[in-house]
Amino acid sequence: MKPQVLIIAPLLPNQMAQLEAAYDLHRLDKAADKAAFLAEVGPRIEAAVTVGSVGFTRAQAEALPKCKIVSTSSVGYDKIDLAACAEHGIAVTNTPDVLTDDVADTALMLLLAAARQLPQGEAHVRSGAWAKGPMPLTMALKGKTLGVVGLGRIGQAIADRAEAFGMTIAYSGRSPKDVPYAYYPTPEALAAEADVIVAAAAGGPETKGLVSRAALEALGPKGIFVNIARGSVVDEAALIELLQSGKLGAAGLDVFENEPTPDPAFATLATAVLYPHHASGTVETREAMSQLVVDNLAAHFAGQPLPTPVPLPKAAA
Ligand code: 8YV
Repeated sequence: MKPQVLIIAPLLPNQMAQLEAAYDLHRLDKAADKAAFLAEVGPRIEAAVTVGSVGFTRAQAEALPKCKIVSTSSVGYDKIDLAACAEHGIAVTNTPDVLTDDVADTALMLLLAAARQLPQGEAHVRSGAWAKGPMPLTMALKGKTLGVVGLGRIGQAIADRAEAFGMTIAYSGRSPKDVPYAYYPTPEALAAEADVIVAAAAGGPETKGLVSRAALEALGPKGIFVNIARGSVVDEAALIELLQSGKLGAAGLDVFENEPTPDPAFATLATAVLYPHHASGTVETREAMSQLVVDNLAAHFAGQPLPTPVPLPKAAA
């Protein structure tokens, strides 16, 4: 009998075909009554597949007594209940590194679009307003300071790109790193010295509201905020208010609270460049993420070391 695998959220077709060949799949994602479906198949499930926007809950861990691994097609695992996984002996894997470049590219895309006012420029051409004169001058990146909130793999890739645009790099985080950039202990202190800050920290309870109203105010009316992390990382109400009042210059946002129906105020903000949580959304990268999920499951069932395990908290005694 093939291993029994629960699909909480699907992978790309190529990888789903690999899973169908190797395992008996149970499609929770397609079940009309998910609770009834879990009650029926849950006792025999040995592994689960999900994505970052869906995650894995404590209730699911409790409904899958034989499950030993959850593999997510995402680098972020803020919607996976790691404590529940630790308590139930469930390993967790994610998909780091394969998406770093696309996410960093997206941060620079959003920064350039916000600084050079790409949406406004496109409207200037499409509307015919150009015939009446040029659009307003915009902001150059060269010579400006980019503050990275969370200098992890993605944050470092963003810094590398920004340096190529002639920007000076600074950063904030839990502790200083061995890097040639100025360190600030808080986003507020960083924002006071930066022209742009990019949120690149992991999502989750410990970074909720990390980029505060004070940090956004410190950026100021010419400052730009870019977020490719999670909507939870920034005080979103403050972000909207400061953009509306002009006390923050502009924003480039890939992530929001309440995805996929973010606060409708964002649609009214001419100084916000908006992207639908699509920083890793290329064929190449999503294929690589999906394949890493397949590879993690294959390693698990072969009794081999997991390629990309997520560190779990110590299970409560
Ligand atoms: C995922 C992401 O595509 O990797 C992450 O953490 O946010 C994206 O790359 C998204 O989470 C899928 O739901």
